[in-house]
Amino acid sequence: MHRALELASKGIGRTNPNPLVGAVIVKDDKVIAEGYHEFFGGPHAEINALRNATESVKGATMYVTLEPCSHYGKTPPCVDAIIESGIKEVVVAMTDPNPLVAGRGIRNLENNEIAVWTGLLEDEAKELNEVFIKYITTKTPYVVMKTAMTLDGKIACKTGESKWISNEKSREYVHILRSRLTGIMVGIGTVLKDDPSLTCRIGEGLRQPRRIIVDSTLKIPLESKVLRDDHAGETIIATAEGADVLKAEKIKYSGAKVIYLPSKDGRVDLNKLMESLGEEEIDSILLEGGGELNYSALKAGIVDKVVTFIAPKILGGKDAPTPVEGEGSCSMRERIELGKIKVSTFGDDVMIEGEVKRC
Ligand code: AOF
Ligand code: ZN
Repeated sequence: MHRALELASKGIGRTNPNPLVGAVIVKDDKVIAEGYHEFFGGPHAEINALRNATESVKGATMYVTLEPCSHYGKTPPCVDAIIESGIKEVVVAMTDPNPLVAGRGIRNLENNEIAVWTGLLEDEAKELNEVFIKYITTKTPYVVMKTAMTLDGKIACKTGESKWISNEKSREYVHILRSRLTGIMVGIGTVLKDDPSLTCRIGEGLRQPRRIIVDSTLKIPLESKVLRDDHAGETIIATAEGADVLKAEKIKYSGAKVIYLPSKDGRVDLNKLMESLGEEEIDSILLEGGGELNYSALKAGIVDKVVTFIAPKILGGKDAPTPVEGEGSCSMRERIELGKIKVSTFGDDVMIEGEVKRC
């Protein structure tokens, strides 16, 4: 199963919004086949493994990271192929949260005299497919909020200068994150201040994230990089109902999409935005702030994971911007808490990540 998980992870950034799945077939204590889901719309992991078998799979055991599917989707059910192949035992890491499958795959195998064992390395499998689990069950994207700050909690100097807070290794890892997640989201404040291009700049031929700008009153300058760069991912401007229609037409003329959403206190309703982005098949988002949007996103309950880089630098200044601003909490009871904490280092920078606890 460890090997099956390793195979599954080879599909990272290529299978969204479908899951990462790996499969290994073992006979007489020997691996006779391996396969994984390589790209969206391609054959499922189980089918690739069956096709790659170096000898007959009759009587063999399949280790697969996700319950085999039982439905007709873009491809026929994997359980049918497994039953037909003569495999006698299937070991599954996690059941499929897809309501179209949800246990039917396992029952189907068992009804055909195939022994099924479930739960081997289940936590690892769930972690690998955190995006898929959220998206297939809620139809809204998995949101990762990423920030980079100094040891004293600033994301820039009081003048706004911010190049660079985190080191090169940390920034390179952020580009890996951008290639793994389908969308990247910032607030209009960040566009006005930094004019970012929001592209993924590692390696050749990598998928570019779709760029989402939250801009309630359509303040975005038409010459912004996100509206001009043709080689990057699609740009979506999320604005509030009632925003300037003429400006919206000009933005659309540049090739970007404009989505109108209900607003709360003049600001785009972020929960509604997540529903709309889910309909656009955006299964995951890297939220790169700034402080106002980060606070609103945390308060709206749309953030699933927080990734924070802490650089051993000190800037000081009560007016220097911080990762999460907005109105702020009045008491500790209002805090947002993280769990499943992981700490790693990138050179001298420390990265802390954790899942937002839902109370
Ligand atoms: C995958 N790859 O290796 C496995 C999947 O749209 P379809 O027909 O490709 O089906 C997607 C569903 O199939 C997916 O939501 C999951 O429930 C199941 N298993 N999907 O893309 C795979 N094993
Ligand atoms: Zn399948």
